[in-house]
Amino acid sequence: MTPNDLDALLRETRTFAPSEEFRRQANYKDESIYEEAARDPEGYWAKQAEHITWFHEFESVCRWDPPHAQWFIGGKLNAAYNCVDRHTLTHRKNKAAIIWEGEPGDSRVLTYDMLRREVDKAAHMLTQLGVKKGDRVTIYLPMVPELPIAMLACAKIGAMHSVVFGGFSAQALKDRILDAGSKLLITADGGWRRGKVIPLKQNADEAVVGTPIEKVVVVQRIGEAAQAAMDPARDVWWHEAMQSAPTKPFPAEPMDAEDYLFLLYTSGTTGKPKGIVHSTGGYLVGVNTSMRTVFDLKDEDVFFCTADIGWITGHTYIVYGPLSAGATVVMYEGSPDYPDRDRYWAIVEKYGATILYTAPTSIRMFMKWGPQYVEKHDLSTLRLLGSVGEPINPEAWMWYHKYVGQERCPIVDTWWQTETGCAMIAPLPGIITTKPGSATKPVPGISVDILDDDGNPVPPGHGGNLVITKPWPSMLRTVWGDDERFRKTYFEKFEGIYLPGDGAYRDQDGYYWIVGRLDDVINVSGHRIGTAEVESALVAHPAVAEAAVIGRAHEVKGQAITAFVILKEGHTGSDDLVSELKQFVVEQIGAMARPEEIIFTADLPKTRSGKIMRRLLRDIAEGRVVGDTTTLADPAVVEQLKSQYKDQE
Ligand code: 6R9
Repeated sequence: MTPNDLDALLRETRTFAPSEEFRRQANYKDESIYEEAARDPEGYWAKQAEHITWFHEFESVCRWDPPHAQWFIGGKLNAAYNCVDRHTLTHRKNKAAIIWEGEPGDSRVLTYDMLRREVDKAAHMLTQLGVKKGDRVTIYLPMVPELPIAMLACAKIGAMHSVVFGGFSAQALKDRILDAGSKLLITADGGWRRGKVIPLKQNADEAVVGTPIEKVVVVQRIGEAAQAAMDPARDVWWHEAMQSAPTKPFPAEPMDAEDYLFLLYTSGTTGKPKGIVHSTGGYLVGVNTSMRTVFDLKDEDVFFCTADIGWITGHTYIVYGPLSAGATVVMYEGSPDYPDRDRYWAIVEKYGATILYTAPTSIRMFMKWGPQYVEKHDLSTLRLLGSVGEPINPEAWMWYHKYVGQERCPIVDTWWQTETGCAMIAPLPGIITTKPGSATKPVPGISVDILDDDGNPVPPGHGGNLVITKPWPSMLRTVWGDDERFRKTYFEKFEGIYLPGDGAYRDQDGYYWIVGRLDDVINVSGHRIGTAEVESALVAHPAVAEAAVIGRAHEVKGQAITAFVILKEGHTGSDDLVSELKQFVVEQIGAMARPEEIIFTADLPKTRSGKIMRRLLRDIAEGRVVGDTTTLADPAVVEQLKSQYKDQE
C-alpha cells in the first residue's frame, strides 16, 4: 500500500449498516456479546466450547505462560469426530457436507454419512500403511474430495497432516517433507488447471528422493494423460488401497485438547518456511465459533469458499470450520476463468450458494473483466460475502457490494493469519456497521491494540504495529521443531504480546484499518512469500552474485515481486537470462513466486552497516521520489538504479 492509498483510506467516509432484514435473522444482533466477552474472555470461550463434542470435559479453560498457551486443559476430543461422525447421529446425517465441482465440469456430492464412510476407510487404509498417532503425513493434492477426506482421516487417527499447496515445486515440497519428517505422502497423478495437467506425481517423485518417505499414496484424478509412473515398492493407488481397506467404522482417537492437529508451512522473514502448529481443542473451538459469529452460519446455508485447501483459509473455512458446524460447503477444483470468466457465478447459481468467501485479488480481477460475467447469473441466493488475504481497497469493496452482493449482502472483511487459525478482526454482520476497506473491530473474545516500536499505544489515526494482547484458543502453539523461533518471531518485540507483523491504524470510531506487512514478507495475490526465500532461490543460480527482492504495488495482485540482481563476473544481463532466472525461481518455489520483473544492476543501495535498503528499492519500483537516503553508503547507487529501472520497464 502506498502513502497515497493510506490518505485515501483515511478519507473513506461511506458506511453500511446491517439492513433490518439481515439483522432480524442474524445469529447475533446486539452488542452484548462484545461486552460479555470483554468482561470474561475465558467464560466466553468456555461457553463457545459447548458447541464442540468432548469425549472428556476440560477441567480449566486457559493457562498462559507466555509464549505458551494451553486451552481447555484436560479435555479430550477428536476433530474428525466433530466434523463428521457426530452429524451422522442427527438430522444432518443425509445432508450434503461437501459439494465438489471439478474443473472439467464433473461433480460429486458427499453427505455427512457418505463422508463418514470415506474418512473411516481412509483412516483404516493409512493405519494399514503404518500411520500412527503423532506421525506426520504430507499431503500434496489438487482440490479433489480426497484432500479433505485425507485430512480428516489423519485427524481421526491422531496423526498430524501437513498439506503442501499443489502449486509448490518439487524442491519446496521436499523441504517441507524433510522439515516435518513425514514417512507417508499422499498425492495425485495430476491436477487440472485451465484445462492443462499439473504434473503432481512427477514433482512428488522428485521430491521424495532423500527424504524419510516410505509410502506414496496416489489419487487417480487425471488417468492416462497424466503419464504417472508408479514405483511398485513404494507407490499405491488410493482407489485400490481404499478398496481393500475394512469398511467397518474407525474408532476416533481421543486426543488431548493440546495434542497437535496439523502443521502448515508459511513464509517468514528468513529463507526457511515455518511449520505453524495448531492444537486440536483450541483450534476447533476457534474456527467453529467464527462460523456462527462472523459468518452468521445457519443450517440452510451453502458456504462457498474459493480458497485452496493448501492455505490456511481452506483448512479453516472449507474443512474444519464449516464441517464442525455441520454446514454444506462448496469446493471448486479449478480456475475462475475456465472455461469462461463466469465460473464462480455459475457455481453460485448451480448450487444456490448463500455465503461467498473470496479474496481481494480475485475481486480486482473480476472488476477488470467487467460486470457482465456476474450479471449473466442469478445470484439471488447470496446473503453474505466475505473477503480475506490482504487489505481490500475501497473500490474493490464497492464493486463486490454492488455487483456480487447486489447492495443486499453485508461484507465481512476478515483479517487473520495462518498463525491465528481463524478470523480475528472482522465484523459480526448483524451488529457492526461496515466501512469499505476496514476489517472493522476485533471479534468477541479477541483483544487487539496498535503499539509504536517502544510498545506504547498510538492515538487514533496514527499507524503502528498491530498486536494481539491476550491469548486466544486457535493461536499457533509453536513453530515445528523450532520453539525458539516461535518465541523470537512473535513474542520478542513486545514481551508476552503476539506480533502478527502487520501495520495498522485505528480511526476515531475504533475501527481497524490494516495497511499491510511491516516485515520482509510480500503478499502476492494473497500468498505470503518471504523476500529471503526468493533471494536465496536467485543466488542459487550460477550467474547470480547477489539479489534483493521487494514487493511493489500491483493493480490486481496487490503486490508483485521485483528482483534486483547483481551478476557474477563474466555474465551479462539479457532477456534470455531474465526468463531463465524467472523459471529458476518457479522451479525452486512455485509459480506464485515468479518475479514480475528482474532488474540487473551493478550495485545495491545499502546502509553503512551493509543492510540492503528495501524501502528505497520499493520507492524506485513504484516510481516515487526517493525518500531519506542519509544512511546510505553510496547515494549514487540510487540514481543509477532509477535510470536503469526506467530503461528496463
Ligand atoms: C488468512 C490468511 C496472513 C497475512 C496477514 C495480512 C494479510 C489477511 C487480511 C489481510 C488485510 C485482511 N491479510 N487477511 N490484510 N485485511 N482481511 O490470509 O493467512 O496466508 O497467513 O496471510 O495476510 O498481512 O498478516 P496468511
